[in-house]
Amino acid sequence: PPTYETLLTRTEGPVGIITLNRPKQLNALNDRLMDELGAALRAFDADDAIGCIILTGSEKAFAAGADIAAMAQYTFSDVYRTEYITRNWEALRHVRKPVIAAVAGFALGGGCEVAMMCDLIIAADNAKFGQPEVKIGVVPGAGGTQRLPRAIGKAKAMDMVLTGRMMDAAEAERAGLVSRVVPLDKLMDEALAVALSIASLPRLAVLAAKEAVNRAFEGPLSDGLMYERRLFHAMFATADQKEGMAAFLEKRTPHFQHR
Ligand code: CO8
Repeated sequence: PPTYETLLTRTEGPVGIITLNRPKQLNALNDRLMDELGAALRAFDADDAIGCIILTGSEKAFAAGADIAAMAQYTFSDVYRTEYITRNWEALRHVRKPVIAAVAGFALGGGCEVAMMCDLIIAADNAKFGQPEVKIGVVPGAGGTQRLPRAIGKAKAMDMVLTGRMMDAAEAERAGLVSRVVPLDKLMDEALAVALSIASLPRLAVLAAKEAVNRAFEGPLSDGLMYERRLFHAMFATADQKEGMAAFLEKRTPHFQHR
């Protein structure tokens, strides 16, 4: 397996696990890390043995944002010319398998944005989310002003983006930003259980389900409904649809081939 400077990767059966690993900087996101994250995601996405991916950090920080030390001296022309930092932040958007963010500690700025690019967020009870960019003279740059209102509504999103305050795990769950909150020492067990259950399901149906839900965030409802219906129809071309429905009717366990 490839080795990376800023992250660790491993597998647990059909689950690929990526751990952000710049502990001294609280996993601050720099170009190197985002390049490596893209490579690790693409590798798991392309691996037929993997059915779900977990992205996590440390107990103290999922990621405390873009690397301020790297950014501080940049000029407008530096960041505009190089499309900083979105140049290599888009990898997550192109991953077709489900990605679970397992978040403990700080998920701030770009860290919160990366978590929101994942398909679902499972938070430890010590998680803290925020978009503090305004406090350092910028605004969120990797989707914070767009995905946060879609996730938690305008009122809460404005509160977060305009004040830069942090939201704890309980508030994040009430607001709908995270799917589940669990005690810190259970975070990886819970994320792994969810990932294993997803990985055991018919792969094509899982890919299509992710695509369809993502469609809900783009374009008008009528297009989304049509897109969903066509994907539903398309599933009838798969072997796993035949097997899944036959097994149900025969009251037996299905044997999926992910075909
Ligand atoms: N960048 C660089 N280094 C960081 C960052 C960061 N974002 N966050 C923490 N660190 C470093 C600290 O500098 C410190 O280093 P050192 O030990 O060398 O002094 C080390 O990590 C530990 O941090 P603290 O001592 O500050 O730890 P505390 O527990 O006291 O505080 C906090 C933790 C509250 C998380 C605090 O570190 C903090 O406020 N960090 C900055 C949070 C922040 O502002 N994040 C937003 C950054 S801007 C951003 O993400 C923009 C994204 C836009 C994407 C653009 C796409 C186009």
